[in-house]
Amino acid sequence: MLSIALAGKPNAGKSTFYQAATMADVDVGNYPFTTIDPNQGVTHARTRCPCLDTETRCGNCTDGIRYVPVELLDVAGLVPGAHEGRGLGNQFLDALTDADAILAVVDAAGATNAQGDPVEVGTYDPVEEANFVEEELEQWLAGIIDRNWETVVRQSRAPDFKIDEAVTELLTGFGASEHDVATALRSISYPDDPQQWSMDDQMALAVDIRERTKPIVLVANKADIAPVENINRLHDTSKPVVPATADGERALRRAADADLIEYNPGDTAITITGDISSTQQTGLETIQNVMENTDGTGVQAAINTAVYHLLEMITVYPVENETRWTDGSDDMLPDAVLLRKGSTPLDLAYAVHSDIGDGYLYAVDARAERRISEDHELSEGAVVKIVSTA
Ligand SMILES: Nc1nc2c(ncn2[C@@H]2O[C@H](COP(=O)(O)OP(=O)(O)OP(=O)(O)O)[C@@H](O)[C@H]2O)c(=O)[nH]1
Ligand SMILES: [Mg+2]
Repeated sequence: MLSIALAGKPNAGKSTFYQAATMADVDVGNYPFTTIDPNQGVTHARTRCPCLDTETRCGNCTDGIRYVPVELLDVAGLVPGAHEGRGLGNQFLDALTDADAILAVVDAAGATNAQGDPVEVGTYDPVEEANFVEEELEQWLAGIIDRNWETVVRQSRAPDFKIDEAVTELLTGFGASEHDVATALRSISYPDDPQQWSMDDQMALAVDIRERTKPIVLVANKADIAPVENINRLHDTSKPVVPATADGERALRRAADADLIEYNPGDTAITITGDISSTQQTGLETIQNVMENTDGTGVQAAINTAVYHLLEMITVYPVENETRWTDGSDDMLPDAVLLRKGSTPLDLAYAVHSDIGDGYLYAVDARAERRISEDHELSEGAVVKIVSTA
């Protein structure tokens, strides 16, 4: 499953975001290092269900809103200098290695200082921490490269030495594929002889690999109490920024569960349907204000930005019956699979199961009800029947 990790300073609201996005019960507190052991749960990307193009609702979506499972990780807070062991140290950078993308949560209200201690709203400048998660990751990665460089130098004496292979071996633990490493090595310039590599060369490799394997969305959290000016200045940084209220999203999901409001995660507005107290009314109004300014609470938007914009995924629906869009038990559009943009029916077959991929015979575009070639580029919302010997 695609994996997204929450990272950032202590107290930024990572666990609140995690709770809101997964509805799991975890510790939240207004003090640094509330979270120590990583939490791992399931959240969802939101997309348009293909059943909207038919006369029937499939039964696996909410009125045409399709939620596709994505893994979410909530880790301990990082402080600047974590790669050198500051705060709770670099073991928590380790927890990020499995992630395909990172949601860097910042307290846009400026109510948390560099160490994660609560301070008065507006007294800390969140722009200061806009780049720190990536810097920590890059420094940490550069350290790993440096500590293992001797091995690469030793290997380089062998006649069949290939730098791509040696560096890939070094970085697989960080989630870098041979293709990532090859592309990174092509985009930086470096001396042929590994012995001649400087710290700067190693750093350039670390930066390129980080960008390629751990793209970052900045979540400007606590938008409900943040000065607008802070959010605007965060938007001026070079990263994708999503203003959010994790707290607000959690309140909305709980209210929806209690049938007090109508709300589907990612909606830009709510409808009050139950009897609510005046305190609840005031609370909801604050959240509605944020939603109007930011097109929703930002929690779903942050996940969708990571999945569909940064990682450039598409949602594809494998079916067995190309007319009814069902599986063997007549379940319509039972599965939604996230694939990289550019993926083909053969990639889909392998994503469903390696045996299906190995036994691949042909594929049918179930919308057009005609065969498509194995290297046909699939698009968002494609409904595909794979025929395989498996
Ligand atoms: N006003 C406001 N407060 C929030 C929001 N999200 C989280 N908080 C508060 O921020 C504080 C820290 O929240 P946590 O979710 O524990 O933060 P964390 O990033 O997981 O912190 P550590 O586990 O210590 O790294 C709590 O008091 C939350 O209630 C939000 O959207 N708005
Ligand atoms: Mg936490």
